[in-house]
Amino acid sequence: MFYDRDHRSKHRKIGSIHDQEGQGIVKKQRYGVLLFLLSVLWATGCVPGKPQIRITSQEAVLSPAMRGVVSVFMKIENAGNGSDSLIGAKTALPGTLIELHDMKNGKMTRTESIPVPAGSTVSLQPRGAHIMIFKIPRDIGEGSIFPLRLVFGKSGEKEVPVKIIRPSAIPYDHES
Ligand SMILES: [Cu+2]
Repeated sequence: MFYDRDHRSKHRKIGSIHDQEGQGIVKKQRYGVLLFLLSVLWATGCVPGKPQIRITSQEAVLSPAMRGVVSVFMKIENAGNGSDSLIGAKTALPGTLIELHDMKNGKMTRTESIPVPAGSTVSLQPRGAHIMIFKIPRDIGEGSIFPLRLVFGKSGEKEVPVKIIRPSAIPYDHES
């Protein structure tokens, strides 16, 4: 009887050691597969890195031709290792409309997103991509500062204060 119990428990122990070794090998294999997949993703540039967005030099320029319309310019810096894109903007100013614009073949067109690649700084500027706000209330004008919320595909929303300045001396023939 006693011998039997010992015998069984020894078997169990041996069995459990074997199981652990077996699991270890499976884990190592899974780890290897994961590393392989990661290296493939890395090679194809699909590694989900993180963007790191910073907004500077933001300003809103009153349209010289249209009342209650501003073009918003800024620098969008992405110091991270993942790409991002500006997909919209919001403001609490009542009744306003906001659009993202870009220049294509010398013509201004509405766009759904402005790419901000990893490790780059994108300038929203005259004759380039920019944000437009229409139907700005009459009591908001030159010198006013309003909060603008920028919506990024990956980084979410970033709010910056934007000051409205006079039409730039640099003609940016937005309306042409
Ligand atoms: Cu525009």
